[in-house]
Amino acid sequence: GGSEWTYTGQHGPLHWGSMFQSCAGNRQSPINIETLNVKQEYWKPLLLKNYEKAPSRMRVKNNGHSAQVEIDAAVAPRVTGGGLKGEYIFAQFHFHWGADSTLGSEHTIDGVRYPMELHMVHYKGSYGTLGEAVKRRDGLAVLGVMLEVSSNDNPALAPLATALLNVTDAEMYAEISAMYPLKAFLPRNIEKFYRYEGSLTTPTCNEVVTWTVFDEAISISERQLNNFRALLDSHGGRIVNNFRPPQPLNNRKVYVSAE
Ligand code: SG7
Ligand code: ZN
Repeated sequence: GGSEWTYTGQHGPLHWGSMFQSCAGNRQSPINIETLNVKQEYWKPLLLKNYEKAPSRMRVKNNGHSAQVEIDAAVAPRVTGGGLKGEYIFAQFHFHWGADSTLGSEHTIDGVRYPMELHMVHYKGSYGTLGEAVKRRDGLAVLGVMLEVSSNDNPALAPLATALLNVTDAEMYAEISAMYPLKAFLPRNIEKFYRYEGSLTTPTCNEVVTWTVFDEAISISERQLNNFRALLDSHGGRIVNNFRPPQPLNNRKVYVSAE
């Protein structure tokens, strides 16, 4: 359709601003985080509820731009504290990655790019649904996790990496055969994170996201990364380099949680 966007060419990130008004806004994501330019804040710890419980069901969707994981859980995982105002309910997580491991993350830290970035998307409970929350300034809280290459498979990513083989084409879904709690997809140290006010990193680029980017990365093997790189978009092209480049910081501050 006319609102189709891509990561390269005539409908790529440089053109999103003329296709979607919010993408030309002044609090866009991602950003380059300059660690010499962050302000320390002494927040209460980030509180993850039900993050240690294995969901009853997990499935992965190839949405044509990313691999997105949805869960069924008796009690929805939530995040609060850590300077967030209110409680945010887990909606889904997804990934951004490169064609090779020299690039792939959306946020960069002091200019360093990681081969992959995971986003845990949460919406503010008081807004009821994700659809309502994306219309509100403080609607979403996304937790960003960097991934770095290891020579070993990450066991928590293994059932997902296998399920990816069954969602090669856009709009396909597959069940994930073994459930890990969401906590297994986060770094051990969640105490040190960067925080700023930004946007969705894809069109329609709504400026509604309180971003939390953890300092510590988790691991993934090249073999596991290659399963993501084999996914196809709606035109049959490989989904790779599905990251938006860093956006101007403009009038914003970036904070770091005090350790
Ligand atoms: C992904 O990035 C999808 C989107 C997501 C978007 O391509 O997972 O999710 C859905 C439901 O389509 O948009 C509203 C939303 O979660 C942008 O999310 S991000 O800013 O965390 N990268
Ligand atoms: Zn994302």
